[in-house]
Amino acid sequence: MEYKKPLGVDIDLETGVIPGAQKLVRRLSSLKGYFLDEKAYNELLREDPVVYEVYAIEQEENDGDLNFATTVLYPGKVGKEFFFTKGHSHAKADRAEIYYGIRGKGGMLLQTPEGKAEWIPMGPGTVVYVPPYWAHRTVNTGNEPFIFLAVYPADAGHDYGSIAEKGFSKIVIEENGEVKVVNNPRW
Ligand code: M6P
Ligand code: ZN
Repeated sequence: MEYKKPLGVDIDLETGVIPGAQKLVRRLSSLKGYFLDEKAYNELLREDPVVYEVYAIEQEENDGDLNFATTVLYPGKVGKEFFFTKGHSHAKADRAEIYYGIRGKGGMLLQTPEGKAEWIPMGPGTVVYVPPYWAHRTVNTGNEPFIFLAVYPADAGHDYGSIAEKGFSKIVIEENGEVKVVNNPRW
């Protein structure tokens, strides 16, 4: 039997960087069609800000193994809608996931395949259990980077399809200085 080598890494709790991880950068231009306010989207596109970065340590897609990643989701809005991650369900849809809040303020939108959505607020220390079959997206509702760790099965995979097409049945907006989770008018 060949055993893999164990690994210990220190996450930088200020920046979310995991030393030695694969870095993925998602700018606003990679989120075309995701936000409701197209005019606000096109205006902000001139700057094309970084919306989030992911630092991932991933294994081959073997059943039983685990991946982990931090996400640094920057503060910002497109119109009234707060910056968010694309959101996905798992290619192997019955795979679950755990998130752990490190820094900043935000939350997670989760949704069943039938479109029932739930909102879980998150801050430093919050653990979120994403059950099998629930699509998930994180949202930064604060004014500093929202940073969290995710741990997920190595064979889970990402399925962006249905969220890219339809989004979530709820959206997270700022109205009169308040964070509101409301029904998506386009749903
Ligand atoms: C978390 C994990 C990753 C995911 C990332 C960004 O770190 O769930 O698997 O890739 O968030 O989310 P998305 O892939 O939806 O853009
Ligand atoms: Zn996931």
